[in-house]
Amino acid sequence: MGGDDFHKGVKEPNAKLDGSSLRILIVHTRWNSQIVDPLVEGAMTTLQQKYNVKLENIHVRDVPGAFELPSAAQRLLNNSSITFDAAICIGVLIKGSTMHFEYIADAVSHGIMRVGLDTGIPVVFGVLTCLTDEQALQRAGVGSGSHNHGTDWGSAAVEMALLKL
Ligand code: DLZ
Repeated sequence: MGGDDFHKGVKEPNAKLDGSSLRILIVHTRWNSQIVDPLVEGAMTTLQQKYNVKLENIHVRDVPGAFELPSAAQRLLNNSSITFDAAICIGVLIKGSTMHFEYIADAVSHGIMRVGLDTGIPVVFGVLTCLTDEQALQRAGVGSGSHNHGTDWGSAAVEMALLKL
């Protein structure tokens, strides 16, 4: 491990994935929108440009904060006239000086996992849990040498939507 050829992050899947028939739900927070908006943009660009997901098949809804993501995703997946193939929950939690971060991060990560298992629809965990604003900006692709994790979440949604034996 390590060295010049060490590839950090997710390796490309072997198969070429075609997302042209997929319907994807994106639920994102308005908290930390300066960081969340580029992440949503990164996910949407990847869905369309890399996997040919049609813009009209990407449905985007926003909620106040990360704590609202699991319940909103569950309601939208269960009560929509659209049958979604995957969802992506996007938010950013930045650690403050109280225990708030720990409680919300724990609740949201478990909540998002539960929505995926309960609905049977893959729900991608697109929530950054960062110690500083700088860390969050780096992971949203803002600034030189940074990487937009939203692009990985778009890929994960397509791969999971198409997962079969
Ligand atoms: C209250 C709160 C705090 C302190 N920090 C964040 C945060 O960093 N990121 C985020 O998405 N939301 C935060 N919130 C709001 C909560 O997620 C939630 O919206 C409120 O507690 C209302 O339920």
